[in-house]
Amino acid sequence: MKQKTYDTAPKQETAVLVAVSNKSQPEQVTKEYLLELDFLARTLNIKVIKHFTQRLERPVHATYIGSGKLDEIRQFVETEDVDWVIFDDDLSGSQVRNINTELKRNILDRSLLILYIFEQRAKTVQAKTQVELAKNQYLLPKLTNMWTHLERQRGGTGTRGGAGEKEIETDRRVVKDRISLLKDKLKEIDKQNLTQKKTRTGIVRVGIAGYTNVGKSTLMNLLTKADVFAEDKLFATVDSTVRKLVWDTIPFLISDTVGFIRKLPHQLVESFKSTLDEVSEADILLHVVDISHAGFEAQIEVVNKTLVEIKANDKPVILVFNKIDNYQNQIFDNLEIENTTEVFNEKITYLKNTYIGKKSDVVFISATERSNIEELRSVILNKVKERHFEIYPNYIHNPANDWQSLV
Ligand SMILES: Nc1nc2c(ncn2[C@@H]2O[C@H](COP(=O)(O)OP(=O)(O)OP(=O)(O)O)[C@@H](O)[C@H]2O)c(=O)[nH]1
Ligand SMILES: [Mg+2]
Repeated sequence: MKQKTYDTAPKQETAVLVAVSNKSQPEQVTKEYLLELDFLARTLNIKVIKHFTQRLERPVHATYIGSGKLDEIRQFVETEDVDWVIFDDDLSGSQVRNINTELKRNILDRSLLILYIFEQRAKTVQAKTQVELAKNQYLLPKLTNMWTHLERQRGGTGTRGGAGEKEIETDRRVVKDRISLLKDKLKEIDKQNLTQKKTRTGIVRVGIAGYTNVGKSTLMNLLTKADVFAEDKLFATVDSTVRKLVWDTIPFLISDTVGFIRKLPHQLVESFKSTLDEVSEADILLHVVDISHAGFEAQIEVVNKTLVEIKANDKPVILVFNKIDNYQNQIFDNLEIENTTEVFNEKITYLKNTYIGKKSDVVFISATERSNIEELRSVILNKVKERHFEIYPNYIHNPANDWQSLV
């Protein structure tokens, strides 16, 4: 029998991460951001082997970080034969070029990394078109030899690499043409979807929103028996799924959609507008939070800011703290605490009091353990009923007139 060889097995791509800290972004926060960037890289199957940070009040214009740090990174990437150097902040085209000249490695920033993940995850024609549009819009102002070169390497947008200004100009034109073509294509898709959407008017809509990887799709599947892809990777979902439910004779629609993240490239928010309509046009939002994540409060802030950006901040919200099982386990793991249940309950009460507000109900659940799901269902149903009777004050349910499946 022929011996199996692994000569052709693809090499595991590796990366180092780079970020700066300063007065407005203390080192601890930078470290947390890098952990998230690490997770993003892993989602693209890139193994991160070191994090570099530098304290810098202001980024260096030409190379983002200082020359000493750059030298330290160069030595490391040469010795360890690292493929990628990934920066937590956006870089300008000339910064990429200068850093590349120094390090002779592929350079990425957070936005492009997120765009690549979206590109990999997009399944529908609409999502694929939206990502391609966002990527082209992101790259256009940075179009230099370096970026086109990078794009060609990854089999990207099909722009040409070239030596002089002339070639860059041609590339710009090609990208601009592609952008307007993609915009037209999206308009066409939106038009087709409009007919489908029209049948939904007059029915209460609940939108599930939240940071990425908090359990939105898991919750959607639990509430609707839908079959939405859920995984412990960032951006498992990059499109939207809508299902109709009838609870206590009241029909309503519930949707699961793309998650948010810190510094979501605004081109993505822009081109995903129609996907995000499921959130911005919803009557009620389920804002799902991963309570077991150390940075969950900052994540709530990011989600709230993004909701403002897509004009979805003025709705009744049900704040769903998910993964209480994991949160509870973390407390149990801390052996120095004796009365763990008491500590857990105290923390929950504290959070409930902190987040309870005029516009939000607060529920603590575990979607995977199915804890407190009945409580969540009753909170959702109350809100849906309130809204439903605003729309139909004289509504009497007749099962014979149940809506046909609308989606
Ligand atoms: N421990 C625990 N894990 C959970 C819970 N709910 C979801 N998860 C896990 O969290 C991970 C992410 O879940 P998803 O449902 O894909 O999260 P999402 O918010 O839809 O993520 P994106 O689509 O990537 O934005 C999966 O591995 C789930 O199994 C929970 O209540 N407890
Ligand atoms: Mg999801």
